[in-house]
Amino acid sequence: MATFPLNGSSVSASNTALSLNLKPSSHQKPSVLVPTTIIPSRRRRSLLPALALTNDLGNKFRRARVSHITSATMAAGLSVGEILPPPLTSASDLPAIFDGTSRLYLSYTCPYAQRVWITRNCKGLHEEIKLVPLDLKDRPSWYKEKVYPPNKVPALEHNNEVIGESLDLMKYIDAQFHGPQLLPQDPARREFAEELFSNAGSFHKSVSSTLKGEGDEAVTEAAFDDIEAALSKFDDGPFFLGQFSLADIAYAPFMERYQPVLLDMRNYDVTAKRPKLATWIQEMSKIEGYNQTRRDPKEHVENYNKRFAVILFCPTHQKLDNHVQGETASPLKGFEMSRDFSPVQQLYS
Ligand SMILES: N[C@@H](CCC(=O)N[C@@H](CS)C(=O)NCC(=O)O)C(=O)O
Repeated sequence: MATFPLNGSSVSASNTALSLNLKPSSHQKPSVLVPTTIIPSRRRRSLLPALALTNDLGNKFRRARVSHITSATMAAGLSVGEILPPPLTSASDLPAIFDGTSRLYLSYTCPYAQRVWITRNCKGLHEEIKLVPLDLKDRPSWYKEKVYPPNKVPALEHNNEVIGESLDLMKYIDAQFHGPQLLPQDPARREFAEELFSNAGSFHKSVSSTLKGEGDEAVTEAAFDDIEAALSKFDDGPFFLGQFSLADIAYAPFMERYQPVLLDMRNYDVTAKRPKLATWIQEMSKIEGYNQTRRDPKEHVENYNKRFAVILFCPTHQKLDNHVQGETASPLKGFEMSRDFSPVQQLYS
C-alpha cells in the first residue's frame, strides 16, 4: 500500500482541469446572466471579486473545450457567466423573506453549500433560485433570528419555508424544480446513490482527521480506495452511477479541496494508482454547473494551511515555530508569503 511520504520526489499530476467554451443558452436574461465571451477578462475580474474565476487559474477553467456533455450540463447555463452578488454582512438588510422568491442562502467557500449551488446550476435554475451569499465571519444576526435558526449554510427558502442540510436540499431541488433529473430511475443505481450519500460524511472525516494529524493515514488511503471501487461499480460512464448525478455533486466539493491540499501538505497524489478517480476528476472539470462554483486550488491550500498550521508539520515548507500556537495573524503572514504552490499549480497547467 502506498504511503503518505513526508518528503520525497515530486508527484506527477495525472489530471488537467478543463472547462467549457460553449454558446450561451437563450433562456437566461442578460441582466443577471452574461455570456462570459462578451465580458473582457479585466472587466470580468471586477465583476466577480469573490470567485476564483477572477484569477488566471480560474480563467483557464473557462477556456478549454468540452468533449463530453451530459444532459445535466446541457441545461446548466453552459458558458453563461452569472454575476455573483457580494456576501451579506452584519450591516446588510434582511431580504424580503417569504415574498415568493426562492433563495439559496450560502457561503461561496462552504463545501456543503457548494453541493446545493452545483445542483441548482446543473438543473439550469439560475433564474428560479436566487443566490443569497453570507459572510460567515460577519453573519447578519437576522439570519439566525428570522431565516434559519441553526444559523448554518446552506438553507433554501422555498414555498414559504426554509429548509437545510445539503444532501436533503440537493434531493429536494432535484425533485421539486424543473430541469434534468439528477438521480436515475433505476432502483439499483438509486440504492447505490443513497449508500454514497451516507458514506460521504465518513469519507470527509477520514481525510480531515489525517489532515489534522489525528488519524491513521491508512484510513485515508482506504477511503480513497473505496472511492476508486465505487467508481468501478457502473461501467457505462465515468461517474459514480455511470452518468453524472447527485452522487458526483455530493463528493465534488470535498475532492476539489482534498486533492490539492493532500498534494501540498502530504505530497500525496490521490489519483496515483487510481485511474477511475483521475478520470472522474477530469470529467467533473467539464461540468459547467460545477465550474461556476469552483474555487482556486491555491486558495483551498492556503485555507487548510491556515487552519492546520499549528498542528501540522508541513513537509515542503518550514516548520512553524512553537510560538505560533495561540496566535494567528503575524507568524502566519510570513508563512503564507513563502508558500510554493508549484506542485498544486502543476495539477491545473
Ligand atoms: N450538515 C450540514 C453542514 C453545514 C455546515 O456545517 N455549514 C457550515 C459552513 S461550511 C456553517 O454554516 N457553519 C457555521 C456555523 O457552524 O456556525 C449540511 O450538510 O448542510
